[in-house]
Amino acid sequence: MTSENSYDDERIGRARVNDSPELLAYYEELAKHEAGALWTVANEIEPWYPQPKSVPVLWRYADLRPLVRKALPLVKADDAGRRVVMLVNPGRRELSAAVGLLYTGLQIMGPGEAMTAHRHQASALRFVHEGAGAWTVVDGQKLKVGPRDFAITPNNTWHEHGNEAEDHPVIWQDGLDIPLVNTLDANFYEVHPELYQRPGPVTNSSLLSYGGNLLPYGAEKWTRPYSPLLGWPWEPSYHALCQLARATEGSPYDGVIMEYTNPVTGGPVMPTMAAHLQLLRPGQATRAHRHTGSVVYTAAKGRGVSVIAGQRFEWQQGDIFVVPSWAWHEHANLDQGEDACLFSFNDFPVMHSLGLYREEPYPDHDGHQPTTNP
Ligand code: 1HN
Repeated sequence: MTSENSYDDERIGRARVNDSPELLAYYEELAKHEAGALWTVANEIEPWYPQPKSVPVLWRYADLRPLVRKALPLVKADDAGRRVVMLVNPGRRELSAAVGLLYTGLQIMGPGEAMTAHRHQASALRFVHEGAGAWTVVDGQKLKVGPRDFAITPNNTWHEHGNEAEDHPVIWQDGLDIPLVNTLDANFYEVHPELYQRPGPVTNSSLLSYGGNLLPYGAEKWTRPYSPLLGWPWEPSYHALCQLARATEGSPYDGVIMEYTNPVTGGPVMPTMAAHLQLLRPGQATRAHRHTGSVVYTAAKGRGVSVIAGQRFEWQQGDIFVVPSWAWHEHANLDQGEDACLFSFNDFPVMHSLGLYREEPYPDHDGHQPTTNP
């Protein structure tokens, strides 16, 4: 290995200036002019390799679910705007991020509830954890979503949502690039002038138009930077994964993995965030790799274990865990009879479009990391 294990700044070519009374006085003088000496921070701002503040974390759905349900009688959706329990990475609490510059949270909507419409520069996505009956209206299109369905609310689209079930709440997971957009100082937020949109006459129209493998004639005229298809129901998505599993071995690092795509471009669903669904065969254990870009995983089916930066995290359906940028990670299905599926979203489109994407396999001969916890 190269610089990885020798993070020493004593070597030639790295900053190694010792403080002296003259230098300290000089730094103070610079600070008075809103200036500073680069060599005092050079090693920190030019690390040998990514040094994320975010740490690997797993949130158990069994722990979060009662807490999310507790919020239902405690706050009115109207007062809260959105009734969400957000997941906060202990390594960087100030950003409201689950990992890197990605936000995630669990939103609960009571029977018959409807939230008001707004739009923002940040992009959002949803993965439904439980409860039939949720709907969302995105730029005037009503879309219905059920358990394990995936849906998007692209940047700057008007959106509102609710739960039309009469007797049970819906809990879905929101994923947003809020920390990224705020870090770039590029966020805008508007409340819909009429508070609620008037949905067009056809429910699920994006699914009816773009959800069938063939493109409507003239679809190439779609020039917005996000997918015109807004929803990916669980059944056909899982079916696609099972079909691919029949045709190929899959990736040594991810098992059988597919990306939810913009059907017009074949690219990611939104300009800043991509989403994937992957299948681990019964008993399968993948090899470790690492890449730039942060990932939020949600166990969509079955149970397994992921080793992230040497830490072992066991998961089952509904659990959420995160892999920080450049952290070694590998996954295994702990069941010998059933497949296991992971839904995930990430900021890879940002990494790719800025030329920052890098990936490498774990160098050890068997491809697995040593673990530090049982
Ligand atoms: C938002 O607009 C929603 O529309 C959910 O449901 C969570 C978190 C941060 C900023 C905006 C929603 C959000 C959010």
